Amino acid sequence: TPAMAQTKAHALTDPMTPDTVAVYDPVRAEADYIRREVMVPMRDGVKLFTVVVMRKGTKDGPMLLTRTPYNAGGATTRNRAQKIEEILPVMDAEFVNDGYIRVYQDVRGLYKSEGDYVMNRPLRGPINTTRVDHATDAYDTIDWLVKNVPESNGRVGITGSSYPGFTALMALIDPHPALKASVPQSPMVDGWMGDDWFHNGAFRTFAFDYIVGQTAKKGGGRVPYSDADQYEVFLKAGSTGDFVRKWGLDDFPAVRKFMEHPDYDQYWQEQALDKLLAKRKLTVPTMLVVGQWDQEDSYGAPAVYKALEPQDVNNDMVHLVIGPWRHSQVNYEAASLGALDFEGDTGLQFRKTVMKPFLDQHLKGGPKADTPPVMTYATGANRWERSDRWPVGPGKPLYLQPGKALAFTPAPAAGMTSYVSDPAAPVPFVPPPYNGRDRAVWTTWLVTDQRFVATRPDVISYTTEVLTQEVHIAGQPMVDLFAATSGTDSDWVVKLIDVHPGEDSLHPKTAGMQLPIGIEIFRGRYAGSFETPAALVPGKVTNFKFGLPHVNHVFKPGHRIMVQVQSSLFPLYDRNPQTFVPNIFNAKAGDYAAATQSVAHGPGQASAIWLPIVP
Ligand code: PG9
Repeated sequence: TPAMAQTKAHALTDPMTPDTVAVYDPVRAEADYIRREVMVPMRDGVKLFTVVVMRKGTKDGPMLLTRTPYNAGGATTRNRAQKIEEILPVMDAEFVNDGYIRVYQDVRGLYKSEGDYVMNRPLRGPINTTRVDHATDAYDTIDWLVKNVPESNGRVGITGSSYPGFTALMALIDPHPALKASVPQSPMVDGWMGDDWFHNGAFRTFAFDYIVGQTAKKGGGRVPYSDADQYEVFLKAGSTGDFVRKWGLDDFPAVRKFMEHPDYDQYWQEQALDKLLAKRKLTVPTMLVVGQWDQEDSYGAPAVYKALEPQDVNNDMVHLVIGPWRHSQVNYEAASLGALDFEGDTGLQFRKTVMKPFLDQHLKGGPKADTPPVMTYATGANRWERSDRWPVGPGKPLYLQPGKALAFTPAPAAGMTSYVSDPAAPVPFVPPPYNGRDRAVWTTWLVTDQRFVATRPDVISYTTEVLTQEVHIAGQPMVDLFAATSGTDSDWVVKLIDVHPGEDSLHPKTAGMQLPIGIEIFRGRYAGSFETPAALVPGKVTNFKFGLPHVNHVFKPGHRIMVQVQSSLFPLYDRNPQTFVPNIFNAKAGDYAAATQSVAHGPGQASAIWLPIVP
């Protein structure tokens, strides 16, 4: 019988034979791929776990490398399957089906790699006196790959999003000659200015779950408070330092480093990759990618583009792509985000028609790709646009006016609009109850309808008349706020919003919506210096200048533009006590005080938001 035939090669199995087997290889003979696990030696002797994957029969294949803290083994066994597109992340299909060799590596100290993990590992220099960093690890890895992967053509590209975007940028510092192209996506570039950890000095509390999940060798996962409502959890805890001590998070060096460096000191400056790269000559063609609604790393990609562009004399070495995406959505299905629908899968469109031809040119010696210097998705109008520069539009001020009006003409007379900001009741950043561990909430808060706060007394909603012509912006809207507080420290949160018409039966999901186009925070104590904070003088009008995320957006006729101003965005950002203290992490209960906030308008103190209007 067939059953007997199957066991023919084996002797009869004794009922007491132990049932465990040493190894079962899930890659069967029929698999259409080769998957090789190797330990790649670095210059200090540490070996890094690396997985090399390719279709069977691959010859002269370019190698596409990703250096990750998120488990190289897991990334290359997405499904236990016999098809290469099934085992690799979705974004890899177009590449491996066209002769690419995909390489994933665990960064040092995580998963199966040897060595120590340092979450924000600085470059060799004043604060890293070892022989190694992510730049040398990338170099040594590439050197090994070109000598030890016989199926390759000796050319390497590097890509990845977020942390792997950061390591893709690091490979550009003293790059290996075989590195021919880099595509850093949402790279973390400056963890204090505007990427993961702080924005203009305001601390982002989501760091704690990330650190516990990533750096606890045992007992890792989430901080063990309940999911019920993190607004309440953080509010009840007191200061962020109180929260840290309550949950034993001061045992984590990564947490202590944040608490010891609340200001933009040498620790942060020595890691600001845009500034470090600007001091070097870029020799590797690079395509920087970011999402317009990137909730984690909106700062890095445009900052590196801006820093490197002056040396790109032929406008063909450094490219910028901004898609209508949440963080890392470029690598997933991207036909929609929250209530917004786009024209087709914009992630796939980008990977197929822009990223792959760019890499083919540099890694396969393919034809010169038609790669635009800048490609951005015009949200609101739902179309890709190419341009030879960024920003496209020069700035034009849209003035905050008395009576909560907003107009391209300045207010005729000086005046103030005031509200009371109370740290005991901070403005929520999403409708409570807030559970940031719910992916659907965390990935879409930047496109959350703002009507839930628009009428709070501590939120001023400045609004234009209904637009009769479209307003198209492409670049970075800049906040130019003149404001005073009755306290001695203060946060300023500014949102640029597209108010959709209430009656829109063709688009019921967005009818009446207050869609944020950009949201940003500025910690007032840094108005004079990021390095040395100073108390604000109660009642004195100060000019606060900061950028919103880079966008390409069309405000359509029939819509209105809104600017909301408020003084907290909680618990995304820790609370400012509104009393100046040396280190906000360690504020005491008595430091938290309500303050009257006043936004100025009119001559000499014309609060405005400068919009990069496309001519
Ligand atoms: N935003 C995440 C991160 C980047 C860099 C450092 C730490 C965290 C990420 O998604 O990888």
